[in-house]
Amino acid sequence: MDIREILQTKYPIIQGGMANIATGPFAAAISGAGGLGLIAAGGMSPEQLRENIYQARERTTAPFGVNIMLMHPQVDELMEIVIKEQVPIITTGAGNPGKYIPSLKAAGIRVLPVVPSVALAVRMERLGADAVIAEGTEAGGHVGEMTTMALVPQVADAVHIPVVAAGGIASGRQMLAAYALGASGVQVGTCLLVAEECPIHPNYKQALLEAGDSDTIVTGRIGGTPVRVLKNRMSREYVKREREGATREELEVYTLGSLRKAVLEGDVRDGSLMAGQVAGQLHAIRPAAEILAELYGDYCALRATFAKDCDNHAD
Ligand code: TUI
Repeated sequence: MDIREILQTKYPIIQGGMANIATGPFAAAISGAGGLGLIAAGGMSPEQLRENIYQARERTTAPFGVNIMLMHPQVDELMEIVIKEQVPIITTGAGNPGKYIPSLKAAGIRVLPVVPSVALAVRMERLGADAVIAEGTEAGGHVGEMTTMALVPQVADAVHIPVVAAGGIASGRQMLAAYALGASGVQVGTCLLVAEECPIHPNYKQALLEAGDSDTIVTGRIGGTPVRVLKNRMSREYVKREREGATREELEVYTLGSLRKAVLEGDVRDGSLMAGQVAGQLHAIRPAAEILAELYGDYCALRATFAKDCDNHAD
């Protein structure tokens, strides 16, 4: 099944959640450019979420969704708002959204949970999810253990609903690889951080442009909340202290407010610069429409080349 039937978009591409970054205007820019834009409710109060939904509606007639980060302390209120506002599509992250699915479905909302494992994917299908987003540990932000390469085919074999691949995708080559693994769409976040419309501090964008393949690190693997960020003074120190056995309270000192520090203040030494392993592939700040058109265009061109190779083989 083509995921575009569920998303109602030009491209089979979903924008990743990106708490504290993906505002209403940003989601509207992505949807206007042909992808599925998402407002990230993580880091927003229920009132701010409502305001951002209105801002997105003012800027685009294209459909957009909301990403609900399930560790949010006011997650129940956020769910009430997306239902009341009749947001057409919800993605979830950082937890099991099972108890919310019946009321979301009853409201006619399409639900696409992010899953880090086959077990959660199967549970989500049973509860009525419309598709699952299988996200590998290459992704930025809160991550699971499995790689996209190993996770996507196993999820695709285990469920009958469409699978969207996420984590490690920023080019047509990677998008084609995701389809080869059994995906019917992709979710991208990191490559959109360098979109002109992305409202992060210029220092954060510059750090992304300068990053190489090995410049991300996962903080919190030992503590149970693994988060992939760019290497900097804060994240290196965090992991060092974590390995030395620091307590949760001692480690919190580093992360408290650190994402806002990066996004709003451009503190690239002590801020949390969430980013996936594809950061090394980013070389320019460009309009979102150009990033999406190139991603999808390269995917289509490559797919045609591979198909031609096989035609020749058949002769
Ligand atoms: O959610 C994300 N990425 C995020 S959320 C976020 S905000 C945050 N900031 C600091 C600490 C923690 C979060 C930044 N990035 N991606 C989707 C995702 N979901 N990745 C992994 C998972 C996941 C993990 C466990 C989904 C479900 C799950 O289920 C566990 C269970 O209860 O079965």
